[in-house]
This record gives sequence, structure tokens and C-alpha cells, in this order.
Amino acid sequence: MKVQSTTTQQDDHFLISNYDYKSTNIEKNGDKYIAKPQITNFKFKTDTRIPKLGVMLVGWGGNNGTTLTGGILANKFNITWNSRRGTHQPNFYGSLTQSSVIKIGTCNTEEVFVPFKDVLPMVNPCDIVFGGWDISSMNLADAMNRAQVVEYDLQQKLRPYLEKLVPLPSIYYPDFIAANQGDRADNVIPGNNKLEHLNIIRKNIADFKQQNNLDKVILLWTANTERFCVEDPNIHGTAEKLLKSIESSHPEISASTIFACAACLEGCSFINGSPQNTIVPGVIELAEKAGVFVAGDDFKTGQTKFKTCLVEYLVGAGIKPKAIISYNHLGNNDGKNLSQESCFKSKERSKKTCVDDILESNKVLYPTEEELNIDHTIVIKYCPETGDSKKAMDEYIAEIFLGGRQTFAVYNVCEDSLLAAPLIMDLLLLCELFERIQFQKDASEYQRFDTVLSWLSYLMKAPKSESGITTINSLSRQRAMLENLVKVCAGLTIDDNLRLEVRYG
Ligand code: NAI
Ligand code: DG6
Repeated sequence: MKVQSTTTQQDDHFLISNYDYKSTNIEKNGDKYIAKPQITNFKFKTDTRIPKLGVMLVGWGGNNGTTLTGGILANKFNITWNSRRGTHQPNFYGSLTQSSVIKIGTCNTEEVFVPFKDVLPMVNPCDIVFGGWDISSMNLADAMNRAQVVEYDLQQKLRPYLEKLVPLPSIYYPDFIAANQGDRADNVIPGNNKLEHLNIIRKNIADFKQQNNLDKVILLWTANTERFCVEDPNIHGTAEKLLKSIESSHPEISASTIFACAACLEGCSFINGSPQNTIVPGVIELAEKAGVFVAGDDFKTGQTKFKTCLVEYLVGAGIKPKAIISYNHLGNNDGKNLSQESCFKSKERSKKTCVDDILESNKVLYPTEEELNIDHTIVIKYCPETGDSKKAMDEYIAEIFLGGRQTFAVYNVCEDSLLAAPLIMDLLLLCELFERIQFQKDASEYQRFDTVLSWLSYLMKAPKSESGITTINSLSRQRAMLENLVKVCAGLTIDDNLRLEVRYG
């Protein structure tokens, strides 16, 4: 795709697009709103040179880590496999960047769509170099077998590639994850000195980058859900305080926060795929200083994606959700870890907060704080026999016209990690892309996006935003935001769905 326009320039290294952003400033005057449409000029500059990308996963030997690594290798080497349903070709289904499309315009009256990945130059996932850590020493072939996610025949075909991959020893603070994880922790960096731990992780990152001749590295936490750390401004509030707390091996410094700090100090962006409060203010300050991004929290895969669609549809239709009862049972190691109350609490929070802003937006349905407090219940049960095939059952009860009730019962069955792996890939590819984009507002200096990369909210259950920026949970708004950003950077017109060119030529 090539954009021909007077507002877009391209040379060997950069694509620059000029964009007049239209917004509406609202002034409140008593009980009246005064709306003042305005236009602000932005320039987006995208470095079109694709780097050699390395990714280090924390929890590499887990269900997500092994499925992602194996799935990408299957695509890279075009490995086919057989099951009782026949011969399968590898694909990237479930990946927004690789398998979804964006409308770029119309040809006569026909809408034209291209793959998301083709709008701006992006890293090919098959070119990513993977590494990482796990508290379990199993090589990735055995770990994939333990995970019971990937079909047996594909596991066998991947074995020669995966058995050479062995996670680095990791930091293990038993107090932060479930006690039932202790029996797999045979690959642990010794000692209790958190500063030494930080320095070892930093060295691992630097060595990985140098040994693989990488242009950049991104770290992503896909290890067990931790309990929340007891956040305290004196411990976690600034970069300086956080580093001091690490130096004194403070008990409320989690393993995930050590990884986040190590990433920032090594100039790498960090993504938190679990729900806990890893990205404390001190981490954000470290990231800011290093000019890297942080993003989180908790991958938004199946049940929550659906929830943020359905609730948006109901509220958008003027129907009032009054109760959401979400029940899960699963039998993988994630479920085992979540069977401990402290870890469950972290997950409960991210699964619960995901509709708040959607309800809050509609003051017709929810005029008071009290009404916003709907009956939203999360249950997670560990049932080993279920394996990675997670069952999620939700009941949505909504109030309709004249006091009537509408109830939806939704039953979702999926291999959890087959949904999570392509999503993790998108997080990495988009984070890398956003590291190459700068913008200018009203002819000021070029700057990077905010340190907390809330552009990635489509992929997160509890999207973290820069302070002062409200969180958007609606799936369609999150997707539109991402789609529009890449279109604007490429110099394409944003679609407002009026389709006037189709209706009136
Ligand atoms: P898993 O339990 O299979 O894998 C986690 C891995 O992390 C294990 O191999 C474990 O040994 C390792 N680990 C634990 N503590 C560690 C540490 N300190 N350093 C290094 N490794 C450590 O879990 P799974 O299914 O891969 O999920 C990973 C995370 O992603 C969990 O927090 C889960 O809640 C979250 N998540 C998973 C989704 C899914 O669909 N699978 C969706 C949303 C979030
Ligand atoms: C129990 O729900 C286990 C969790 O780890 C979830 O499976 C995971 O977070 C995915 O959740 P969701 O709601 O995005 O499908």
C-alpha cells in the first residue's frame, strides 16, 4: 500500500503524516453544555526501519510461554501436523496484527481492506528472537508437553527446536505466588538480596541482547499471577525510593517489579500480562527516564473481551445491566495458582473493573453512584481435569422497558493459551512499532507517546493509563483507537462510517 497525498512525506527512513485532529471542547454553563469544535494539528513521524527484535518472557516455561514460542516456530518453519480432524497448517488466528484487516478506503463503491500488519512497517513475528526465565528448569519441549495445550503431533514436530531452549534461572519470592507452585521451583537464583537479583536480571538482558546481536529487547511478564504488593509511596512512590527499597530487600518488592526495573534500567520496554500491581509509580519514573514504555495489566483474552462488548452493546442500546455473574473453571497451572485467595484477589479485580467506565458513561441509566454498584461477581474454580480448556459461564441480567428483564447466559469454552499467545505477540509487535513513532503537536518538538502505553488497552483487562487519562474498556473503542492511530500515521483517512462517498459519489 502506498499513500499519495500532499499531507504525507516518505524518505528511506521516515514516514511523516500531517493530521488535523478534530475534537470538541465542552464548557459547562449551569446545567447547559456549550460545545466548541476545534482542530489541532499533529504530525506523526514513523521510523520505517524494522529492527532485529528480541523478546524475553518471564514465565517462559508456562502455558503461554511455550505456546507462543512453539506457535511462532510452527509458522516460521511452516510445520504441519495431524489430528483426528486432518492435517493442519500453522496460522496466526487470534492475532489482531496478523489476522485482522483494516478498511483503507473505497474503490468505486467497494470497501477495500488490507491486513493490519501491512498499514505500517512492522516486525515479522517469525523474526523475533525469544529468550526468558522460569523458576522451573524444564526445557521448552518438555514444558510444552506439561502444558497440554498444543496437539501431540505438533509437539513432536517442534521438539527438536524447543528442547534446545532452556529458561534462565529466575527470582522466586514464594510469598507473592501460591504456595502450590513451590514444587516446580527448581531453577531459582539463590539468596535473598534483591539488589543482587536485579543486577543478575540486568546482566541476563544485556547478554541476551549482545549474544543475539539485537537492536532492541522487550520484556513481558507471563509468569504466575502474584498477589498485590502493599503499595506505599515511601517504598514504591519514586524511582529513587524504589531502588532504595530494592537495595534494602524490602519484603513488599515483588519479583515482577524487579523485572520491570531491570527492563527499564537496560533500556527495554516492559509489559505486564498479569493483573497484579507490578507497574508502581517508581517503575513508571524509571521507564520515563530511560525513554521506554510500560504497559499492563492482564491479557484480555476471551471472557473479558466478550464482557466489554456485550456490556457496551447493552448500555449503548439504552438497556441497563444490573448483574453480571462470571463463573470460570479451569485446570491448568494458572488455575492452580489462582486457587490461592491472595492471587485470586488480583484476578478478581481486573475481571471486575472492566465495565466500570462503560456504566459510568450513561447517566440516564445510572444517575447515582449507588446504581453503578451493580451485582458483579467473579468466581474461579480450579478443576485439574479441565486442563487448559477453560470454561467460562456468564449470566448478564439487564433491565429493559417497563421494568422487564433480559437475561443472557453465555458459555465460552477455549484453550486459554491458544487465545493468549497471539495476543501476547500483538502486544510485543505493537509496543515495538510505537517505539518507532514520534509526534509533534502544533509544530512543537517531536516527542514519544506517554510512558504508560495505554494505546494497547484493547489487549488488556485492566488497561493502565498515564495518571489523569481516563481508562477506556469498550472493546470497539479500544480497537478503533488502535486502528485509527496506525491509519493516521500512515497518512490514511480515519473512517467515521458515514460512507458519504458510497452514498453520494
Ligand atoms: P502458567 O502457570 O502456565 O505459566 C506461568 C509460568 O511462570 C510457570 O511456568 C511458572 O513456573 C513461571 N513462574 C512463576 N513465577 C516466576 C518467576 N518469579 N519468574 C519466572 N517464572 C516464574 O500460566 P499461563 O497460563 O502461561 O499464564 C501466565 C500468566 O498470564 C498468568 O498470570 C495468567 O493469569 C495470565 N493470563 C493468562 C491468560 C491465558 O489465557 N492463558 C489470559 C490472561 C492472563
Ligand atoms: C480464570 O479466569 C483464569 C484467568 O487467568 C483467565 O483465564 C484469563 O485471565 C483470561 O481471562 P479472560 O476473562 O480474558 O478470558
